[in-house]
Amino acid sequence: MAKLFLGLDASTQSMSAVVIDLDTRKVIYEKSLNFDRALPGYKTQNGVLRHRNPLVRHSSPLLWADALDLIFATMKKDGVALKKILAVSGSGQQHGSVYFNEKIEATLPNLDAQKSLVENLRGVFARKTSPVWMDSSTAAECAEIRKKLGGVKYTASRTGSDTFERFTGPQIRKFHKTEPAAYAKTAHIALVSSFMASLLAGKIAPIDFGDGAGMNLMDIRRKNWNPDALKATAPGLLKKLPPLAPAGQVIGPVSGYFTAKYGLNPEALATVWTGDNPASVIGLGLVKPGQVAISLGTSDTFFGTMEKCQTDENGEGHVFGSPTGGYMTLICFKNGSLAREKIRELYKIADWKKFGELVAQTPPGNDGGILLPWFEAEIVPRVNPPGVRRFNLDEKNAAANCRAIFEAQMMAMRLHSHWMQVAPEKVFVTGGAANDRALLQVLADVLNCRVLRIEVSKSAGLGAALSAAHGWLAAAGKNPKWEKLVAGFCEPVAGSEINPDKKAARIYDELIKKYAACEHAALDGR
Ligand code: XUL
Repeated sequence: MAKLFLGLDASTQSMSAVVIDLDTRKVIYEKSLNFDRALPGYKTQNGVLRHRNPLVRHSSPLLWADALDLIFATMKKDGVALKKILAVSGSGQQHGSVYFNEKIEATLPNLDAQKSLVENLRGVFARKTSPVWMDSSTAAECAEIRKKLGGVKYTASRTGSDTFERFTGPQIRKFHKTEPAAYAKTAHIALVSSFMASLLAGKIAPIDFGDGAGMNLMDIRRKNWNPDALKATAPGLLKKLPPLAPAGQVIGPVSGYFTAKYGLNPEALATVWTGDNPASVIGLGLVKPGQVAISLGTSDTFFGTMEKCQTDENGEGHVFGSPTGGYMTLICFKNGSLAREKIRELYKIADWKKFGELVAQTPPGNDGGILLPWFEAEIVPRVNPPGVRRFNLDEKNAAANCRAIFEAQMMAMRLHSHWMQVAPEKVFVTGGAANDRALLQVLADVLNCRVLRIEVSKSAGLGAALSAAHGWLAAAGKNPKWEKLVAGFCEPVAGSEINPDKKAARIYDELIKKYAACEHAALDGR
């Protein structure tokens, strides 16, 4: 019998499903439903509700429940062999939170397949909407919690990250401060991931060590709820939170709702979900310490795996639990491809091919020219207000500026990931700019390691499906090994490997000192 596993991803803008066959090591089904288009009744824009305050970004928990029904209905319609699925796991956009009153406990085990999930969930919410990761309205609460916990360094070393506006703890504190009566009526708080897992399992699901680390509430080393953080956040919080558990751990058989309505295998196991970033780390095959992936997207993201927990005392990067049992880091640089695009516009460069050609025409190290690429307010390092700065760099020289922006972005990655104390042995690169060999050569030279391109369209969904497989094998006493499990699902693109040029790497070893000094000078002058 084929060994099929289902991974779902409840992301900001869509719900996706990935089904894998473990024996043939193939993704046999992939589907995405865009919330705005598939469920227009919620009137979301890119998955979030409109709000007059631009700092407030909420979505509707009912939208996610509706999308779960819809993705199962779509799989059934598409003829997916749901009765052969052995286990289900999933991932959710990180940080978003869902608030229930005490009715949820009796509702979950009794979901009626004659009704929709939305109808089943009527009257169970203590808060109608859910703050999501794009919300940045909790600066005051971040400052309060950070102060009570003893500052940036201590907050980061305890919870894995400094307090951030989008993190769930500060969001819960704001809810408690602004709507104390509704907070008092809240019996259970879930993350997007644990909410979805609760529906599938028909009972309150645990929060995993990956998504739990995005709350400023979990002790990153002990992997339990941190009493100081709970106290600094809101009263009576511990009894409103579910237990913590590893991603993929079996919760129990799937709810009869899904078997009766969509023909899901009644013996399929519901497992603990994780966040979309920890799931992507698995989907990209990063299961060994020291493995790093860089996603060159709208913003540039640096993902790395670590065996031992190492936190960033400057509070710029995040440490989350990885589904493999170790740790992962996530560092997000806002000025990614949008900043590269700004340079392209500024110098009227026809396309990305031409951009790459201009980079290739210039020498590594750019003759000492440096650009600080802060077209937008930057997350890492924290820069606000924005502003681009040039040092020994001729503003009129288009080619030098093309090289300068990419060198700057790569040097910033090296500099601001140094705290991880992980020397990457190779780096996987995804995203638009990963198609250009001249850019990848810069990356290989700055980081002084091998670079390989990887293309995985739904890395979070795939990671979730693999996590389901891991949980199922572990429950069967099979002691699964992650490296074996991911093999074949996420292989680098053939022929994409680029090795560092030793001479260029030495140039960057020197230039990065100058880059760091330029950053310092610019940040001191704020
Ligand atoms: C991570 C974060 C985002 C969301 C997007 O900290 O805020 O990547 O997880 O889904």
